[in-house]
Amino acid sequence: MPNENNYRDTGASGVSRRRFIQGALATGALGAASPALLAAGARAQGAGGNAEILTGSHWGAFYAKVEGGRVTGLRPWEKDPRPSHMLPGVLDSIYSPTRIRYPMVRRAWLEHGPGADTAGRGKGDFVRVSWEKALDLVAKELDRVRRKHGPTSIFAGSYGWKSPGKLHNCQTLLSRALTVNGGFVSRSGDYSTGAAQVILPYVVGSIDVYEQPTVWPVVVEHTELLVFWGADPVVTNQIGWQVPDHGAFPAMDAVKQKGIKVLCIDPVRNDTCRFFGAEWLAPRPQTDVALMLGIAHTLYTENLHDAKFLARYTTGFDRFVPYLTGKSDGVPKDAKWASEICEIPADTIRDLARRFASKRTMLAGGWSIQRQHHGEQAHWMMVTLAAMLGQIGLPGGGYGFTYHYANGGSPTATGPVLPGIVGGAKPPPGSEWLEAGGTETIPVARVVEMLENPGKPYDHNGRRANYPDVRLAYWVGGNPFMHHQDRNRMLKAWQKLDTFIVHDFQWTATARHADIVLPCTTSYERNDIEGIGDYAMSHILAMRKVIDPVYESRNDYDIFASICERLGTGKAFTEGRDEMGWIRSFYEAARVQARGKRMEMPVFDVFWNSNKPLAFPISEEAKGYIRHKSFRDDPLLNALGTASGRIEIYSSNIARMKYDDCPPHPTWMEPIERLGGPTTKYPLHIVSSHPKSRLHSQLCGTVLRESYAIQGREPCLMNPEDARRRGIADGDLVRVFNDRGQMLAGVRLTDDIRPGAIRVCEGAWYDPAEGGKPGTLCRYGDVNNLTTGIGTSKLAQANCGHTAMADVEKFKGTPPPVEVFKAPRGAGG
Ligand SMILES: Nc1nc2c(c(=O)[nH]1)N[C@H]1C(S)=C(S)[C@@H](COP(=O)(O)OP(=O)(O)OC[C@H]3O[C@@H](n4cnc5c(=O)[nH]c(N)nc54)[C@H](O)[C@@H]3O)O[C@H]1N2
Ligand SMILES: Nc1nc2c(c(=O)[nH]1)N[C@H]1C(S)=C(S)[C@@H](COP(=O)(O)OP(=O)(O)OC[C@H]3O[C@@H](n4cnc5c(=O)[nH]c(N)nc54)[C@H](O)[C@@H]3O)O[C@H]1N2
Ligand SMILES: [Mo]
Repeated sequence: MPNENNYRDTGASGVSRRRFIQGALATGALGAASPALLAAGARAQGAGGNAEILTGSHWGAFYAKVEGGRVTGLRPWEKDPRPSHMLPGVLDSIYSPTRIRYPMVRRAWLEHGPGADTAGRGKGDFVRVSWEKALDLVAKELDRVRRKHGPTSIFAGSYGWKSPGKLHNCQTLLSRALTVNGGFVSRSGDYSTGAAQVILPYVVGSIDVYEQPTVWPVVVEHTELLVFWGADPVVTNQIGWQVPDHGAFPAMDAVKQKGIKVLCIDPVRNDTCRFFGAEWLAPRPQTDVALMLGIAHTLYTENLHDAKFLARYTTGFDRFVPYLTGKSDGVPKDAKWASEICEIPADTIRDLARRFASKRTMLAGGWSIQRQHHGEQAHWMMVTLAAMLGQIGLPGGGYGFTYHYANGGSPTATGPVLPGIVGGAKPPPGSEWLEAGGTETIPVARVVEMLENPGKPYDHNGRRANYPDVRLAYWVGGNPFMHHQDRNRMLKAWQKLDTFIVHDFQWTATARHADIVLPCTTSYERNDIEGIGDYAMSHILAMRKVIDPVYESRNDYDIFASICERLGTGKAFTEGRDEMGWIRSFYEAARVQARGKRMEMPVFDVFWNSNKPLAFPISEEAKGYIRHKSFRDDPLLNALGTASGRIEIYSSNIARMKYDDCPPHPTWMEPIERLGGPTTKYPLHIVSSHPKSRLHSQLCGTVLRESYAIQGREPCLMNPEDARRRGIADGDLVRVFNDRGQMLAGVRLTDDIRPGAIRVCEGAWYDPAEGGKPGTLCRYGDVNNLTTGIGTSKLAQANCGHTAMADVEKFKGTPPPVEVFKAPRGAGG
């Protein structure tokens, strides 16, 4: 029973995609349970007065202290087991100097109309306009473009980490506004798991990357060897798509306390590795498939693989073996072969195979390993490895792909599902997760190729389609001038647009490259409702308005309602409801569901005024959930959703596509560039991990930066050996460069990164020395100046943020000042 509203609803169409927790939600027969509404009558007041008001964010639930109409402090919700250290940054973001204060229009666009001086985007020459004027301009331009070029000339596939909240879900609101006005181009997939989520349905019958893994209590009890493979859960579990429960943290404490053996396979000795005092293996980046093949080869040749499991639960192993042994291509994928590619000694690889087979082993795979050229292969091969070990469906064994994300593995409570605002026409049930609404859809990371190649054909997941001819792009709740790869190529492609419209509350690089910028509120300036725990689903949280909108900001909802009003579709957009009307309706729908589960929720007003989250019980069954156990128990009755009903190590469906870059069984393929690669030009691989003290680019403009910036720039981890050869010392300012771009960064020397690799986290704000000029130096350190924009393969067409080679030199001369943390000229900042 998929749980639609808790899928990660990144579809700009409002299409929800997160399918998980099948086991836990199916545990209907709980008996009458009363959700514990904690003592009501807290000190909450409406916005404006002095109060402590409960609300929530991607970083957790908290009470905001309000004095004289201003937020003066944040106190974590008392039930949060590990509040994020980023909360002070959340507070700072509300009043940040980078806050967008007023509606702004780029001067050339305002004076000369759509398409004027598009190379001038990013120069920061904005003119303040009134809301009336701004809304008129947007409505008129949407109307003009649609009439002249049709709905497929409007791209509104806005991707990104908009704030939580079931109503103020700006991307769904955008798609709702454009759906009632005739359609638009949307996108499928996301930047997080773009490759894995397309291949895994062929392999295990579901996307798996967002599903509940075997829960932590089972891991703590049964796992003997816990392998974090390209995963850093101590860092990345701080956040949630909804409001995080942080349940992974006490679980990881328990793993550590019990002394369970932990192994980290990662070019960086990351926070997780250090937290557990774990064994660290540092392969060359982008070579994990080779390493896995080397392990698989040892398993096979030493007869350590579980032939019975493979025979009963999988298909295609016989087609994979000739590749593994080299019978089909003359190259045995043995430990020695793997070792030459990944630089882990052959003996260690053989030893890994023996240890994995002799212990109850959990392969906890992160997602970096698929955000790479041919990234589809990584998770396919990891499932294959787990299948050879034969522990899938056993307590504490097999694989899990969400231990590092949004506290996956937290047992799921038996509460109702909160519905939310929808984008327009609802997709047919069961088919939601990879489809997208709108008139046309492109794979999310192909946005630049789309702009470069209107009308040209492209392949995607067995389908051939043509790129639409887009004239207008509309972005809300995302920062493509951070998240997309190959910034300079993007910059040029963006010049093709007549018009680029953005809502945000801060002057991101994206807003700086827009023609029309509309200031929206933060979550703390509006009322909403959300669940706590993407996987735990432990509470329903009232996200109460804390303060009045800052400067002239308005809710995305109200902005779209006003635009629709101007286009004659206001009523279709609002359905006659206001903010509290919607929130109440979501709560009431949940209440009806709860009653079906024999749980009584309080009436809305009691819940809303209590200033406390509403808790739901967790069943014993949920605490014992084991991924794929039902399949293991009865593979016929509980067949997987693949063509064969089994785990597919060979896929006939993929074979039929005949893609040269995605063969029908897991395969090692050289990425376009890599450390030690046969044709690679630059010497250093750039690892662009997710940042510890930001959510991507969010909070980069806050006080938190002081805790990590080096000479005011984004830090670059570097091994002392690589630094010595280049005459670089700890704390130096460096220029990182390749043929795609260049940027400044501040160096931190450490043995925690392997030689040949450097690390600059994604999410640093793009700060061009010469705005709008392709190839210009980024003064702060946006790593996507250097990454490649190619797709993973024709199958998924996902982003390859982790495919990037570059070089580093000490920066000479006077460093240019960083400007991006101030508002642009004339923006009232
Ligand atoms: N090289 C490299 N690149 C990467 C990655 C990598 O590993 N390496 N990771 C990729 C991944 S996994 C992801 S998910 C992406 C993340 O990319 P994004 O999700 O685009 O990054 P964020 O910085 O979270 O941007 C969210 C924006 O939404 C705005 N926002 C928040 N709430 C609201 C709201 O209510 N209304 C409006 N209008 N705006 C709002 C925020 O202010 C912020 O500017 O980056 C990708 N890019
Ligand atoms: N604090 C914080 N938490 C976050 C986010 C954030 O921005 N900040 N973003 C959230 C989002 S949207 C997502 S998608 C997830 C991302 O979750 P992931 O994609 O798993 O995170 P990454 O940081 O990209 O990579 C995890 C680890 O993989 C390692 N790694 C990189 N390349 C390789 C490789 O080639 N081989 C191996 N073996 N290891 C490699 C990195 O060093 C890092 O330690 O995190 C989520 N959590
Ligand atoms: Mo992501």
